[in-house]
Amino acid sequence: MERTLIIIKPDAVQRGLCGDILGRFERRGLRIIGMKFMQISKDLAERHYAVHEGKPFHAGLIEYIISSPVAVIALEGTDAVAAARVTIGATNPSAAAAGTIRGDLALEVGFNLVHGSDSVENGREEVNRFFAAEELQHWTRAIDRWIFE
Ligand code: IDP
Ligand code: MG
Repeated sequence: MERTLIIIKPDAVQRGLCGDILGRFERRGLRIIGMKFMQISKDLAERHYAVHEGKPFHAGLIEYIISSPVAVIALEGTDAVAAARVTIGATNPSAAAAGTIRGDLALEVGFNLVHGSDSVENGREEVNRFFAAEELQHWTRAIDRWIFE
């Protein structure tokens, strides 16, 4: 089954939105397989956002993501990557649809609350970057048979 990495970013943690954001993914039907509250190191931030190196917002992005603890969640499910991205909404919250996390709760691209992996391959890689194998649970929920066909 597909995996995706969700980061509840510093602004969401500071604003007390962890529960609301996590609840949206849970209600969507995605299964939590890993979860922790952590401070991202500069080194880990650089690796996670390596694809944005050289862009004008890169330095600010690194400062932002290490500026406070974050909640990191590994999710599993049918089309987990695309489903989570739809639930998150467009990168710039001012353009994000109502009903999405960013469309409901944010206004600016530099404070867009949440990260979600953008491809199946990156989902797998990012989960492995943030979680050791023993931090991930292989389990079946009682409700899985009512969510996964
Ligand atoms: P995504 O989070 O929707 O996948 P990306 O394009 O991968 O968006 O950008 C990663 C993160 O970098 C964004 O979520 C946002 O925090 C930040 N970012 C992207 N573009 C800008 C910008 O133009 N100004 C400030 N921050 C930006
Ligand atoms: Mg991205």
